[in-house]
Amino acid sequence: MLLRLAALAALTALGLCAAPAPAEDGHQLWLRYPLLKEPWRSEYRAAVAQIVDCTAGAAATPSSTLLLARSELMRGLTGLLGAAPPLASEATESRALLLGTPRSCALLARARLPLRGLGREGYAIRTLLRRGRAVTVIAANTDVGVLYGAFAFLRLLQTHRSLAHLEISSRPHLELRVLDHWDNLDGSVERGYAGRSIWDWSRLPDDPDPRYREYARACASIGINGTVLNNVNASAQIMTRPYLVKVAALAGVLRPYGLKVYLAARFSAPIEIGGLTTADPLDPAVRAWWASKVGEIYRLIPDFGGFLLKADSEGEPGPQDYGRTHADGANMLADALAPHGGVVMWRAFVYGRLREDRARQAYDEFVPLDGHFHPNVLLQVKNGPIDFQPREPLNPLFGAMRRTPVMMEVEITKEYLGFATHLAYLGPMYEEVLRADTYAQGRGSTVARVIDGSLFGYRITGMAGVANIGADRNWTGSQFDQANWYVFGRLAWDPTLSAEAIAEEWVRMTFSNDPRFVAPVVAMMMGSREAVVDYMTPLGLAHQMASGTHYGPGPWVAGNAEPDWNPVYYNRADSSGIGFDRTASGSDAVGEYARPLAAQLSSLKTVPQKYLLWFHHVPWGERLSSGRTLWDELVLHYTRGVDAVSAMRRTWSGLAAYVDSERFAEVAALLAIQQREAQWWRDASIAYFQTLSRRPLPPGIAPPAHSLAEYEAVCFPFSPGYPGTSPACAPANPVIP
Ligand code: GCV
Repeated sequence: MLLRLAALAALTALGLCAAPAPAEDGHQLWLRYPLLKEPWRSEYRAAVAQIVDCTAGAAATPSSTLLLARSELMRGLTGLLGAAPPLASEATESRALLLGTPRSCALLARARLPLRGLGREGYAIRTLLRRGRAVTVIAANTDVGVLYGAFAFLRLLQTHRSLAHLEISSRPHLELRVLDHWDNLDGSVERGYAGRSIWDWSRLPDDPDPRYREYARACASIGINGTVLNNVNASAQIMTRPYLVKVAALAGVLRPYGLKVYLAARFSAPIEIGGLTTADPLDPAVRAWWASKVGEIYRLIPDFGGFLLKADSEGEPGPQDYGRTHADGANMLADALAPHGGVVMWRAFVYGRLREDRARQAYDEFVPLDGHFHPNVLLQVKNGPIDFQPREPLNPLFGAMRRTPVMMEVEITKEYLGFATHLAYLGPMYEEVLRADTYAQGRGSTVARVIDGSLFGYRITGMAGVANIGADRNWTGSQFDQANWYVFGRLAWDPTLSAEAIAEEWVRMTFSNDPRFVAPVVAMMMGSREAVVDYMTPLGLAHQMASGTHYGPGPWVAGNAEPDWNPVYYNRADSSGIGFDRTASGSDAVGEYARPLAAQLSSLKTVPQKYLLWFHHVPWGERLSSGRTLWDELVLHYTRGVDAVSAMRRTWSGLAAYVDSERFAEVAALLAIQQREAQWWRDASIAYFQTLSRRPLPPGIAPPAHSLAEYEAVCFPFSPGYPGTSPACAPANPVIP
């Protein structure tokens, strides 16, 4: 036995036999820094022969941010190379590495690097020649820029890039790159599928959880620079003194990583915790209350970011309660924050008092207010006009608000895309909307150019993602959902990056650089969101989920009090056809887009098939460009979605050799759930729509396994993240077939 073990060890050392990867639980995210294989290890060791501590003699003592940058570099290199390169005060070795700002590093001050274009957060990574020696520098104007540069440098090694002749300059395209936590003060997370909230209010301010630092480090590694700690369905309690003291302690932990703290404010807080009888934004007492509250916050947190507001939406209080406008409400808070440099992120997700089409409402309410907001207000607009559906066309507010900075809000948590159990990489979805053309200033007026401010010259820019982070060991409820946190950060830094390139980076860092693993996994990720669209809401359908929990299919649901809480409101399926007519003959929501786009979407001939039923009510027998009828096409899409999940499972099952057993097994188990639920979605949807289309299935296509009545009776009582009371299931109710 001993001989056998010795032989195995020798073979492993020679690289002739794949050692089983040590078990991992995903907690390290993409910052694992495992020992690199040859030839990479030797190549990088030669390239980074020494780290230069060039702070001696510099104008300032190193800040905690700069020290973090250096220790991250040491940590990364120690892991990746097996040992950290020696630290020296002078670049005595060829291929020395030095990092800092011209202020913190005397050598960099003398090097006169072109840093001016990098702004406050950008960085440069350059190979320079110094007295005949190659030196690698990571330089920035500020310490947080150096920290971002250190992570970017490590990423090169983590993903096996060459370190020769580096000439990298990078600066964020967007100013505010923010995670919105929908975390409640009781520790629950609305639409959260990764366990409880990571914020443990009971132990703050005295005992901040070490996870806060790990969280901030992960955010910094992808350039996220802000976090809204609490749910937009906000409790006013967060603004009380005891909570603000806790928030200040948290802000102190996050600050060195460049992460600013924001809070979701409750509009009626002056009444609930301020003892006033009104929250009218034009009332002098209300204005004075907010000014004083903001002053208190800034005394505790001098770099506080500002407020996020959900007002006059889904029952939340707002200025309309007092006959005032969104601009009145936002400006009142903006005026309180302005002297301290804070901003208001005012959400455009509003609907209610339904007229004809929910997809029109935000536009109708906000466009007349364009130009009425004060300079430190951003309008936070969801990517699509309804609500984070698996696929929506771009929100028409992008391109319509020329004088109000619009930031985009996307959902990272997968409320409508299979929670944490379904594998759906959201990079392609974010990319789709960022690259979508609003035509607001002619061709090329992409959403990316709206939100980066280049189209309309916005004063402030930003992007927010509803966080998918919780107290689970793996942070996001599944291994692959980490990729959605990652891709959000990378695209918020640079919306022109490709979702595929980001997926590849993430796979290499999170799992393996082995091309036999990277290629199939990236392909699987890139197709995964489309698979969900196919088995849940193909061809432009939306909001077909069960009410409230949003878990599982419910295309037949019609009994909710508000029309737009019912899937039938969105699918409009009847014996004549299916789809929502949003053309001029219907709600004319299409008229909210710029003309060439509106014309394209209005015509059955030119509307992209992926948006067909979003904009048109189409007869079941209509021939599509494929030559198939709408009904056949719909059924094939549902089926294609299930097949894609089967293919993902097959792909994954062949990859055990490249992943540690723990993460391999977890992904495999979740793919099995996804397959079962994809089948449920497909079968239940087809079973329902067939009662209306009364058409046979295309040849060779399997019928649903159960009757419509059985699908309608399915009850799923375990749904996480639901803010209401989960449905009570009768004992006779089947669970998922
Ligand atoms: C925070 C959807 C979700 C709600 C969420 C809301 C919002 O409607 O289902 O849980 O509330 O969006 O974005 O405000």
